[in-house]
Amino acid sequence: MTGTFPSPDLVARFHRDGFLVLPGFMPAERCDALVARAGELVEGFEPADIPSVFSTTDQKKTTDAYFLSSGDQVRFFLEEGALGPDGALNRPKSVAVNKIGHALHDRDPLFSDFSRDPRLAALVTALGMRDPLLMQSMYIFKQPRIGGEVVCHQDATFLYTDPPSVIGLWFALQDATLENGCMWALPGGHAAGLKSRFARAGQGGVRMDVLDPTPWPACTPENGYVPLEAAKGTLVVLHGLLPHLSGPNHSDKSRHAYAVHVVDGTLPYPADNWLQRPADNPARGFA
Ligand SMILES: O=C(O)CCC(=O)C(=O)O
Repeated sequence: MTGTFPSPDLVARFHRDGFLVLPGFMPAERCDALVARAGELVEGFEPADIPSVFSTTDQKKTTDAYFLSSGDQVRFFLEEGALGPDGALNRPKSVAVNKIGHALHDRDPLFSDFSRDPRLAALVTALGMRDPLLMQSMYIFKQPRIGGEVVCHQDATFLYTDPPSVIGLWFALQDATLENGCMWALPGGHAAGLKSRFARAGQGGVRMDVLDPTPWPACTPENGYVPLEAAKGTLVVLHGLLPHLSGPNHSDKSRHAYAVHVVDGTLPYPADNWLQRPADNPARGFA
């Protein structure tokens, strides 16, 4: 990348379309290093420790608690297709994990360095963020054959501020193609308002508040959606109101990706957002 980054043209494109696709942003070796590190983390993970595996009683409650307390942790979430009827894994754990969340960027030095690349700070600042806070990270596996779909959503549904400020920084660590479930997005769709808000409810539960019940148009090119095919090393930048999704992976190739979600720390962060950081380990910026 040469010249000022991001260029005024890129900034204008982001505001017009609600997303940017930047091929070759991360060198292949840095992507490979993250894939290898995620492999080590999965090696060290004990599936029986997570409540959705082998759990027989009060499963929903314990699963919610495992998820809701993951805001500053490194936790493992499984592909739905990886659990047999007895609740046990039906395949090796290396091809059973759906994602690792939600604080690799703070808990793991390699992920922290990757997430805090100075170009990212320059990018989100140029896109209008005044005090960027790295609120969430996810390592997404999209496993061969069983990689689940991600339904159409806006990131501000999950990481809400008023006004919405979240920006998604999504990195293809492996090639993301039509075959293995690349993302799709609705260009310009960020101009519509927020459709729903996912929040903590009482007694350790969660709720989805519907703000606009109109469903998303079906994901077809005729309806204006475009596939975001992304070669390894590509950075996809997503406006927090942009509708985006990804299909299931029916291919025999995995589609590893890493995503960091940044919010503007000058805005109040609601106490009922699902993702909370403990007072003694608050979200940090790029420094
Ligand atoms: O990787 C995917 O398939 C979806 C990721 C996503 O929706 C996000 O990072 O906001």
